[in-house]
Amino acid sequence: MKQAQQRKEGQSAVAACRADFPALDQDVNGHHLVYLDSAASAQQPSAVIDAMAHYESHDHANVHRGVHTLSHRATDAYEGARDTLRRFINAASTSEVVFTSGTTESINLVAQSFCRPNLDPGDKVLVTHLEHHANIVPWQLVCEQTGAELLVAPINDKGEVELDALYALMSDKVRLLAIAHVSNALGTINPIREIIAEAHARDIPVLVDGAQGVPHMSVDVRDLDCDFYAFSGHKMFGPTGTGVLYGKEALLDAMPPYKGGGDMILEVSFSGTTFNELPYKFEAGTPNISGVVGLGAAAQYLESIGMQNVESWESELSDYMTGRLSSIGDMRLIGTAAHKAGVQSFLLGDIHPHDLGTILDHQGVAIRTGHHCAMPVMEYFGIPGTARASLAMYNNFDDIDRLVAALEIAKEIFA
Ligand code: 7TS
Repeated sequence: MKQAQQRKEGQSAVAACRADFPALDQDVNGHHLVYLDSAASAQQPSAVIDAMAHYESHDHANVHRGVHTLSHRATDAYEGARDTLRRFINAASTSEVVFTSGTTESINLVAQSFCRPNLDPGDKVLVTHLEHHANIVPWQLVCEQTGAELLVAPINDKGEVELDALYALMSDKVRLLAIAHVSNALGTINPIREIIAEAHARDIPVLVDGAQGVPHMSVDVRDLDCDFYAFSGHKMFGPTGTGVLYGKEALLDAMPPYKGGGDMILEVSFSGTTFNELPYKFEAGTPNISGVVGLGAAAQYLESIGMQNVESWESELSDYMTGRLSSIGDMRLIGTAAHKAGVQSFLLGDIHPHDLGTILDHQGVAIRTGHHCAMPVMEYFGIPGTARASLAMYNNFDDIDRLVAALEIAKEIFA
């Protein structure tokens, strides 16, 4: 009883967070905005916007190089955010938290710095059929560069990775498994803890694409025991152009730099260059300082709400959304995994997803349509694209009712 009561209280605290997001409080096309496109990019709370404005208005200077007060303040803000992110994902050390421009850059970094020097012809990189293009193309590039081969583990009609087939592909030639925590197109939550253990039992390191994981559930990289975990700031209520690559220190330490420039070196001469220590070795040039300050504020904001609360609230919303959508006639849900996050792809009758998206926008309901940068998923289901509603902690039951009402209107228009 007590637990249920605590859960309810936690959930109402999450629901109340909506008021912290100024962008949600507006009318779009004459209707109050219903934002169901957080998988593409989430809105930012005032805490994030204010932290960046404060930094830009008072503390801005370049980091790691000045003797003057503002440069010290900027460095403290930037490194303070790194420690917040370390705590947020429970990394062992700030050396393991590399700031990048987002998931895409984090994955490319691993492809070029970890894989490229270690791949020989005949070696394999293993991915799954449900990956976002950001977790496919960097591996295709590095395979082309090295003569290695990309292996793809299959999915089933619910949009789940076929685990037996995945494990059967884990041969001694596989040098890395790269897998999504949560599919952006299907909503599937992969059992990555179990998958990582299976890969490690065969000495295969694992990169987790956590772009859709971190904003919706608590992520403990030490508990998962992943080797790399990549995520983006703008999907976790922070600014665009920010992200993190978590990597185990021993692995990052052994990797060559990915980009050359200022700040990633200790000493440069024309006879040779000594690289800086972790994590600076991977952060060449002046970074996105105010963005990182915002990212730190976003992680703190999520900590204040509690990821367990976020997870349990979104789980209720997600069940409600699936139930309501399935009750609409002619509805085809794409992505019906047993373990799912608050992302639902669908097709309604033979209405083109773009038309559906436009009609919904006229009613103030924002969803995404298209292939969601997961064309292999669309190919698997034999469709060019879907309409997709994606939830975040600031959504509520009313948003879902508005979505369903808007879809009913679309149906009438096309009847
Ligand atoms: N991986 C996954 C699972 C994603 O969902 C995305 C972005 C990325 C990687 C790339 O992230 P970025 O921040 O580097 O661009 N997903 C989406 C989406 O679902 N709609 O727009 C972007």
